[in-house]
Amino acid sequence: MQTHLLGYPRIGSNRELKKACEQYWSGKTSLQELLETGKTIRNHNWKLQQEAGIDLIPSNDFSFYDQVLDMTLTVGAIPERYQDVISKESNTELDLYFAMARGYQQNDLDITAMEMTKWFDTNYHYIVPEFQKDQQFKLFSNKIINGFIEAKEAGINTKPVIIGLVTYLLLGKEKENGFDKLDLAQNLLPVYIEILKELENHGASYIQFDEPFLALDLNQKAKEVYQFIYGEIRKQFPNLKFIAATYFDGLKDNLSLAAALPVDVLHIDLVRCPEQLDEVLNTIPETLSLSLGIVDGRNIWKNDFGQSQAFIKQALNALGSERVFIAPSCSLLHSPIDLDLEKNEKTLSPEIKKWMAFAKQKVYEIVSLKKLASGNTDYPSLQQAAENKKAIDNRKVSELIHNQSVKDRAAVTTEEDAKRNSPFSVRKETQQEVLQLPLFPTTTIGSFPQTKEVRSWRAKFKKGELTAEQYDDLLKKETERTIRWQEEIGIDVLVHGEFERNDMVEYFGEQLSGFAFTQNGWVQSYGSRCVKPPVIYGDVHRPHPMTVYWSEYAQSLTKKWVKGMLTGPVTILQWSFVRDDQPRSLTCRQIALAIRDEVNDIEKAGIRIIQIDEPAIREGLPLRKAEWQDYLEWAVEAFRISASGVEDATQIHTHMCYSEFNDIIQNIAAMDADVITIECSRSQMELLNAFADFKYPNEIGPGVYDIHSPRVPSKEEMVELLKKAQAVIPAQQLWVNPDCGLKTRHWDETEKALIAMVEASRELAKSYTIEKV
Ligand code: 39S
Ligand code: ZN
Repeated sequence: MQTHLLGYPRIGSNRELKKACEQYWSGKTSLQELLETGKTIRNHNWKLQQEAGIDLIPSNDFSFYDQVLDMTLTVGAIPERYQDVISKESNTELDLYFAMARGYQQNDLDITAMEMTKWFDTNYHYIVPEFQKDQQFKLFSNKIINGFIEAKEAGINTKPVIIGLVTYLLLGKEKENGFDKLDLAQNLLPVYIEILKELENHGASYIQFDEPFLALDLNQKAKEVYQFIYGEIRKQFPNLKFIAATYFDGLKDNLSLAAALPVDVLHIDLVRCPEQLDEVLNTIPETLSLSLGIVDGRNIWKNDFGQSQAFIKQALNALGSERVFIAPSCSLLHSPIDLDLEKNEKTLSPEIKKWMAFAKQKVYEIVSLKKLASGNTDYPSLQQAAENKKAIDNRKVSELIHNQSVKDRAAVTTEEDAKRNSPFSVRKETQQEVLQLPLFPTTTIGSFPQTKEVRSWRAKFKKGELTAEQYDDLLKKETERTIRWQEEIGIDVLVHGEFERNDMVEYFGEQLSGFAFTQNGWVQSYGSRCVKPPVIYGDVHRPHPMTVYWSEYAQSLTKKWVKGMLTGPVTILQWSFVRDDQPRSLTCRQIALAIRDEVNDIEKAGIRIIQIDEPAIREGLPLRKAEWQDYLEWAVEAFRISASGVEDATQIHTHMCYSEFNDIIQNIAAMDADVITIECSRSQMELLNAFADFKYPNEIGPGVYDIHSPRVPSKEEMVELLKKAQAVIPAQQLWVNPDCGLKTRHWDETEKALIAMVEASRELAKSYTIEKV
């Protein structure tokens, strides 16, 4: 029996990589220093696993930005527009790499970044490979080989982790018509072979190919490409040992395909799909070993050793110890790093902390599981087993978790609670009477720039260097300034700016019962950006109003409407670590009821427009289409529960980003928000077609400029986009707003862009009235 990891977090236990990258980008440190930080983190991670006793330690799980972008650079799939970055003598490989990730605005060049999208159903974002019809590949970067050599010099023969060829192609996007990305497999194969030759020459014995697509719906062609590619690789390398790693779902209908691939080890995710074990054991041929993904790589709960031992025993009985591997379910990239760093007992009580394990703790769990299963039990692992049992048993019965009144309330929630009083057509008239908004009303998505200053006030307040009163005062001044400025430039529906919030999910988690939160539980979201997901451990309710204070304050400053701003139940669920002792749907309903209480209180405080953000509703979709309907039903219902406690005259907005809307437009309509704002500008309003084709009945604010870039759009561009929108959506239904919140932007670009946006709306309104006359 052997232990291994699919990957370990690479940001460093105190976000060293984030800090080093941002310093390098701002020109404050040298390339040498950045490279040094990377090397230190890699060596630290290898040593940690070696000391714990992991048998197969991964390399190439490190990345300065994203592992998919690493692969793109490795195989030389560099889009044409970066040619000028390559030709500039002083640019290094890493400069090219960061230009692809973040865009390049220097030396009179203005080159856009590559697109970014969600990694399966996680909150991690990868950089999307771009493919041309005649795409050529060549070995461009030696990162994989260099990493292997570096580890070897540190005394470790690692298992290089490589994104499998088929998965790599499926992650990419065809940039022109007339071909299928899978057609590129033949072209790409020689580069993979070259990499494997080098690794073999340097003494590698195990290679891990990540093939998560084997656990997703595949068409016939993809299946054939899988067979072909792995057949070719096997022919060339009879002696290398290949691990095909699947995760995030079960093999299901792809089991016979996966079991027949000529690889040596198949890794399966037994956390997401425990029920697949029986069938997998019955199906795999004698030549194939099985890697059991039993420790949850996507959550922070301690492993249930009792249950895992049962899985291991079953596999040992069927296969024998030579053919069994044990591992976390997926890469630990999605776990925070070290629970030992959590010292604040107020926000994470010792009782709850005992139920949890972060990446480092999970490494030790894997090692203990092997020792226990082999009967080779030393004192520490026996002790760990006893502690594990105590924690698992305690968590099942702890009073912290259960709140009968919350359970009762969720149980009696009915369809009626998920319905507004009147249909949209009636509400629209009532709302117009009260709100008196102009044609093409302007608004923003909610947040204004979270400057270094604002963040530093919060840091000082947390350290006790500012009193609550001083902190509150500073936030009030910033809020007032923002309200005044929006009035001045003529925005119709104002927002307070959200300066009091650290993050749109963490902020709510900190105030809801049933949530714990960490000081240092950072997880990479994209590049150097991290999030600190709160932990839902018990029944959720809202002990006190959460946002009323700031909304009420902002509304008191102005005669214009101020929008109340909330994060929706599905997004809070999706971006938190969720309890695994009840269905997600039930936890989501509890959150929905808590948000409903908040919505109702904001209304009582005199706010007539309330936005409930649901940017994560689409990424929460199950990976297999067969399971979509069930999810969409409870997710849409949860949103409606949160939104339906208000009067007809109160206008409910929602916001979504990163979404393909075509395949779920019906469900978006079923959410029945009075207004939806969506990200649209990067697709030049193409996303709107889904709404137009469906004849989406409620109001829509298609984003008129991309907030992910510092670029300031002109009024004319935005008028053009709005005219495109107006061509497919009736004018009375249209709002004017940016793509997304403005928290990552600076004030100077925000000011210029919003002034131009208001002018664009006015110009459109004028030309529309003239046409009518
Ligand atoms: N998921 C979540 N949860 N939230 C989101 O907004 C998104 N948006 C999408 C999808 N998923 C999401 C992803 N986009 C950041 C920005 C956009 C993202 C994701 C993350 C981001 O900026 N993250 C910040 C970062 O990595 C951290 C934000 C945060 O929690 O830098 N900030 C804290 C705060 O404002 C403080 C964090 C901090 O580093 O209070 N404080 C310093 C420290 O502790 C001190 C700062 C100082 O002294 O000035 O060392
Ligand atoms: Zn957004």
